[in-house]
Amino acid sequence: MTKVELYHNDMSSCSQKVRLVLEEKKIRWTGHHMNLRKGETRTKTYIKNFNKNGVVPTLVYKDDIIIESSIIMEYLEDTFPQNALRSSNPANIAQMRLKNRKIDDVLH
Ligand SMILES: N[C@@H](CCC(=O)N[C@@H](CS)C(=O)NCC(=O)O)C(=O)O
Repeated sequence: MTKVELYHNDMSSCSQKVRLVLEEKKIRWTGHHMNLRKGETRTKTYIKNFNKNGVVPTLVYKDDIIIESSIIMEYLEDTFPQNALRSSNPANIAQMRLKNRKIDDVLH
């Protein structure tokens, strides 16, 4: 079975968002812990191959390399339907996206 791989950091709230979705959906994953203080997300290799912004999280599954925590969360929901976390109601989905946008644009 193809592995889900997550480039992340234990203190990163963006990584935590993704880890919570992986846990709730019972998706098995392999972690690559990135030391932010040592600049491990700023290497040429990581920026070129995984995350052009030089940050965590980055999710790799099959040929897909997905960045941006809120987008990764929705990618996981679309790719792994078990233990659904997203409402089927379009208005509720819109509210969820507004909340995620606030976290991304304002809080973070
Ligand atoms: N909008 C991005 C933000 C990612 C981000 O800023 N990640 C931080 C940790 S929470 C990071 O990797 N910082 C490393 C650095 O700036 O060197 C997302 O939601 O994924």
